[in-house]
Parts: sequence; structure tokens; C-alpha cells
Amino acid sequence: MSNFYLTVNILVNNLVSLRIPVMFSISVSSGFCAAVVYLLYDVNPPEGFNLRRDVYIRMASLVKTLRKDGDDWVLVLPPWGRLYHWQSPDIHQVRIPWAEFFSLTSLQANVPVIEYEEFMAESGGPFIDQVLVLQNYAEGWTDGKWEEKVDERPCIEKLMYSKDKQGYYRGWFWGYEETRARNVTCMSAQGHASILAPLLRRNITATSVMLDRAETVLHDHYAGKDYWDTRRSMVFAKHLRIIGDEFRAKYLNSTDSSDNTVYNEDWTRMQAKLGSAKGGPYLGVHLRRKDFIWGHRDDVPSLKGAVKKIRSLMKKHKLDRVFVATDADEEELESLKRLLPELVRFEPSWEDLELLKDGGVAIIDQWICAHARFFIGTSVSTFSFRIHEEREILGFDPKTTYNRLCGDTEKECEQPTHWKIVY
Ligand SMILES: Nc1nc2c(ncn2[C@@H]2O[C@H](COP(=O)(O)OP(=O)(O)O)[C@@H](O)[C@H]2O)c(=O)[nH]1
Ligand SMILES: *[C@@H]1O[C@H](CO)[C@@H](O)[C@H](O)[C@H]1NC(C)=O
Ligand SMILES: *[C@@H]1O[C@H](CO)[C@@H](O)[C@H](O)[C@H]1NC(C)=O
Ligand SMILES: *[C@@H]1O[C@H](CO)[C@@H](O)[C@H](O)[C@H]1NC(C)=O
Ligand SMILES: [Mg+2]
Repeated sequence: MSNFYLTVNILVNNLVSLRIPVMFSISVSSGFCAAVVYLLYDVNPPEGFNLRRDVYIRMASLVKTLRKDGDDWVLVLPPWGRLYHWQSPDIHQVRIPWAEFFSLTSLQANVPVIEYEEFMAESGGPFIDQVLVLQNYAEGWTDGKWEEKVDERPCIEKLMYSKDKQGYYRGWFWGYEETRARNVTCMSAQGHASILAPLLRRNITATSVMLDRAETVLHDHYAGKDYWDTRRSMVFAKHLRIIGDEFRAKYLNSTDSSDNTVYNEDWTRMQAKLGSAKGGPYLGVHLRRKDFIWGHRDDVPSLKGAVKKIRSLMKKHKLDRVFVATDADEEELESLKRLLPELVRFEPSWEDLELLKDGGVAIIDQWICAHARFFIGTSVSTFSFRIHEEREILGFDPKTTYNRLCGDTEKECEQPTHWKIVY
């Protein structure tokens, strides 16, 4: 006997939709009801916020593929927390639901998603039937030939889960210590996310499956329509957009009506013409430091080099204001302020930071950069890439978006690629 779930959407304050499990067995003959299967996932711990946003796109694509067969697959959003870069002291930054950063109704208009706590309530407790730890093939690509494949294999790295006295697996489940897995298996996978679909459909009978190290699988079709649908659905939470907009108005003389960046909260109706956005009268800069400079990468400038470029861009584009988003440490920040005293930054009070968290502040920084008349970012930073996409959605001329700072001695400073939205 198995349980089937009837999904009922109830609008609470027009915001929250609840899925109500119906705990009795019914025979499925009509199309309105199918077995619910939950897909959970997690990412390699050292990865930052913006690569995680990228992995979400891959998982959403996999869920769409799985749903094509009729089963009611639902994506469970992995709570945010314990990220390496989120180092603000004395702030509780674990078990953060996605709704603190993104608009859930917007995500749900693309693919069915629920928060982890909702999953626990719906599925009968803090249990995950099957964890699949994704890994590469120990032997690498055989014959140097790339082929897409997936096979159950012995674990290559030390397993980050261990069995408890009751035979359940314990490990890191986003800070939910009561969560346990019933089974953990290592799976070698090579290819795009949807190569996992046949395995998940046929070989696994569990009703909740978690893919750990989900970044192992690639995009089904990078920058294709499905990629962009999911990316466009990742609308930032309203309170963060409002704070960013208020900051733009107050310090940067920037409003949507004067900048031609009017936003439609319903992403399915947002289709700005390329080049239609004007942007606020300021230069937007994403200056990535910390681990990007520790390795002495030659594609990342010195502060002096960056400021020289910033000044020349302000002059060229006749902008007298500059907004800088950066993860620079206190010492570098002091030097930067000496070199560029007019710079504008979003600096939350401790109380605001406690409310917004490091993730919220990063989003506000991205939102403000996304509305600048001209933007320049840092080489191969996913933080900068997400700003490019946001500007593409808003309808900026690509010339004002796909720019990056060059290293002081970099010979060929290749600029970022323009990825056009497919609607
Ligand atoms: N607020 C803020 N945080 C930043 C900025 N740049 C980097 N960070 C932090 O550092 C992390 C960098 O990791 P990630 O998002 O993976 O981007 P990447 O490492 O640059 O590709 C971000 O998630 C932020 O937490 C910035 O300009 N503003
Ligand atoms: C999945 O099941 C099929 C058919 O039983 C089998 O051939 C295949 O090896 C299985 N795949 C994995 C990864 O276990
Ligand atoms: C654990 O999962 C693997 C892969 O699906 C399966 O072969 C194995 O029988 C499962 N073990 C238990 C105890 O259920
Ligand atoms: C702000 O921008 C408007 C145009 O949108 C302009 O007329 C006005 O002079 C600007 N104000 C300041 C203080 O720069
Ligand atoms: Mg990173």
C-alpha cells in the first residue's frame, strides 16, 4: 500500500500556497493525481551563493524532465547556511529558507518547489529515503572520449555520512540535526543533469531522493530557453528589491521611471527589449577580492589598477557617481576609500545586517549594480555573471553589461560573453 497525495493549493494572504497531503490510499486512474516524489539536493560545501544559484537551474531542469512522465516530482529547496563567505560575526546564518532571498511564488511559476520545512511536514518527518552522492569516474574519461553515463560505483572520497545506532545515516542536512537518511550510495555521473532522469525513474523506488554534490552534473542546455525560464523565475525577494530601490533613489538619483527599468514582478510577463533600459546615472562596479587575490591571479587588478579603470569609465560615460559592490576586507576597503573617496557603498547597520543576512546584502549589491548605466565586474566571478543576467532581463544594451576589469599586467583581456535571453 502506498500513500498518494492530493495537491490542493490554498491561497493564504495571496502569498503562501500549501500542499495538503491526503493520507489514504487511492487508486490513480484519472490524471489529476499522481505520486509525489521529492527531489532534494546539496552542493559541495566550499561553493558560494552564486554558483549555488547556478546549480538550482540544473536541478529545476532535471525536475522538469522527470515530470514529463507524469509523476509529481517536487524540488525541495536546500536551506541556506554555513557558507564560507558569510562571515559576519554574531549572526545566525543557518537554516535560512529561500523565501528570505527569493520570491517563492515566482519560483513556483516555473517548477513546483517547496521549502525544506514544508517537505518535513508533508513527507512525514525528517527522513530522506535515498541519498545519492554524485562523483566523477575514478578512471576519468576513458580513451579520452567524452560520453554521458551514470553508474553506481564505490565512493571515491571519504563518505561524509555515517551510520547511527539505529542504522540511519547522519550527516550535514543544512543544520537540521534530526534529519536522517535511510540509504546512502555513491553514483558516478558524467554529463548533463537530465541523464539522471532514467535512473531516478526506474532504479529508485524511494519517494524522497537527495542528490549530494549536485554540481557534478552540468546544465541540460546552458543559456537555452529552459535555462532562461528558470533564471528569470529567480526573482529576488520583494523586501530586498525595495531596499535596493530606496538606496538607488536616495544616493544615486536612480528611479525605474527615469532609468527605463520598470520591473514586472510577474517574470512571465517581463520581456524588456534589448537596449531599452537606460539605467541610473552611476557606474556600477563589482570588485571581487579575498580568495580572488590570494592566488595572485593575473586576471584580477590591484586596487590602484581598478581605480584607474573606474575613473576612466566615469569620464568616458560622463558619470559623476560610482557604486562599488565588493567583498574586500577592512584593510583593502580603507585603501580603496582613500583612492576613490567619492565611492558609494551599501553599508547596512548591524541591525539591518542581522535582518538581511550576508546573502541579502549581496543581493542588494547585485540589484544596485544591475541598475547602473554602465557596469564592470570581475573576471570569472559568478557574482558578476548573475549581475550580467539581471541586466539582460532588465533590457540593457550588452555593451553596458559584459565588461570586466583586467589584471594590471594581463596581455589578452578577454571580455565576458553575451548570453541572449531565449523567451
Ligand atoms: N555583499 C557582497 N558580497 C560579496 C561581493 N562579492 C563577493 N561577495 C561574497 O562572496 C561570495 C562569493 O562567492 P560566489 O557567490 O560563489 O561568487 P564567486 O566566488 O565570485 O564566483 C558571495 O556569495 C558573497 O557572499 C560583493 O560585491 N558584495
Ligand atoms: C538501472 O536499472 C537498469 C535495469 O534494471 C540496469 O541495467 C542499470 O545498470 C541500472 N543503473 C544503475 C546506475 O544502477
Ligand atoms: C541502497 O541503495 C542502493 C542503490 O539504490 C541499493 O542497491 C541498495 O539495495 C539499498 N540498500 C538498502 C539497505 O536499502
Ligand atoms: C536627478 O536626475 C534627474 C533626471 O532623471 C535630473 O533632472 C536631476 O537634475 C538629477 N538630480 C541630481 C541632484 O543630480
Ligand atoms: Mg565562489
